[in-house]
Amino acid sequence: MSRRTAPVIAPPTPTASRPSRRSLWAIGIPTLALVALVAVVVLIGPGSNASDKGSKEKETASTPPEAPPRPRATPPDEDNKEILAPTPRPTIPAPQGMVWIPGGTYWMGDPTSQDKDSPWRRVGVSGFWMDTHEVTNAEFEKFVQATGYKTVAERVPTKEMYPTADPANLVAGSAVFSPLKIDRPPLETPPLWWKYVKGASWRSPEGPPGGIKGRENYPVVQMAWDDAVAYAKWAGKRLPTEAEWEFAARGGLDRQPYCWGTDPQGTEGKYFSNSYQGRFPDFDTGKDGYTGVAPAGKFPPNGHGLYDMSGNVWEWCADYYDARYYVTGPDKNPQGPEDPRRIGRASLDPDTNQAQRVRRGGSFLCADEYCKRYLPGTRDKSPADSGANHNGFRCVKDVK
Ligand SMILES: [Ca+2]
Repeated sequence: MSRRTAPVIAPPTPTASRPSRRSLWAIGIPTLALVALVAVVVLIGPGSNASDKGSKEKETASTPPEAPPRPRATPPDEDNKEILAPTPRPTIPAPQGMVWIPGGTYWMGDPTSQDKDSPWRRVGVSGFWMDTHEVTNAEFEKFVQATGYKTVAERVPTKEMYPTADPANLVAGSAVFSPLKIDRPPLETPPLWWKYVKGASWRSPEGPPGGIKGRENYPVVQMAWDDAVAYAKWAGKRLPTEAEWEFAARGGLDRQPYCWGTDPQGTEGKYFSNSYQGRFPDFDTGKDGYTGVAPAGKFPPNGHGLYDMSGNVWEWCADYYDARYYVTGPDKNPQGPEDPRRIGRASLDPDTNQAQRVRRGGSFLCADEYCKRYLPGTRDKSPADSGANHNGFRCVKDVK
């Protein structure tokens, strides 16, 4: 493997949902606004300073990944073959704060997704327990108090990890949604609404001096993938696979666009999740009741009794991201692709040369005119070391 040392220019990925911690941080805090105005984002280096083996590996140069598969039409009902039957609910009481997701076989995907990376596929998943809510600040604080864990955003990056970075920029912090107060930027440009903020972390999601006092029941944010995994292990749980997550998010509905069925947000004045209304990125009307993160569980649950599977904060999944995985992956309990670096590729994402993890569910920043990734069949991805003030998670637990 060859170690990448030269900075690269990030591709123009038109999304509200992918602030790369390290790419923003590379820009430099004092000069961010100036640099952003010329729409240049510089990536300084790979992934994570965290614990998973794969993320410790340096990226390798590789040929560009293939384009995502083309979407196909809605599959006919005669293709409804059963891959796995639902798992009977265990007779034991549900773990605290969790509900039983029976699994079974379902149509996974959304051929209308803006990324064209989720054609219909027939998938079977086994049953599991799942948190009814996104992990909250109060819950994460218990983990930190018990273990002394320091999140990725709280760690000071080192020159060894990011050899091309300006030492002045090697400060602990994370990405914060901060739209510039200028005329509305073109939505097709690289995101101009993320700022790397010194000191931003789960303790202070928008950066100092703000904190989380009074927000104990809000989802914890500024979570990198490694932080979510560390919490899950401590709790005796794990992150859901992408297939498990989507099965759960659909709440028993078959091939419906939303977790709640077919009605778009705002139908007859009703809002079903915390997303973004108004003019993205600089004017959120908050018609759904919230202009930022909402406390956990403020919108109706889906058919499985799960809250906020759509919108509010992104939820990390266990899988690496592969744009073609819906074509190449197995149909029974898919676990996601292997670490792309182990097969000599920097990434399986055609948009970037950095390995990505899957995240699902969208956030309070999902606006229909720009990002509809709060729909259950759509996908998104982010580098494992990237937190942001809309990145959270929930856990699942296997049957013993
Ligand atoms: Ca909202």
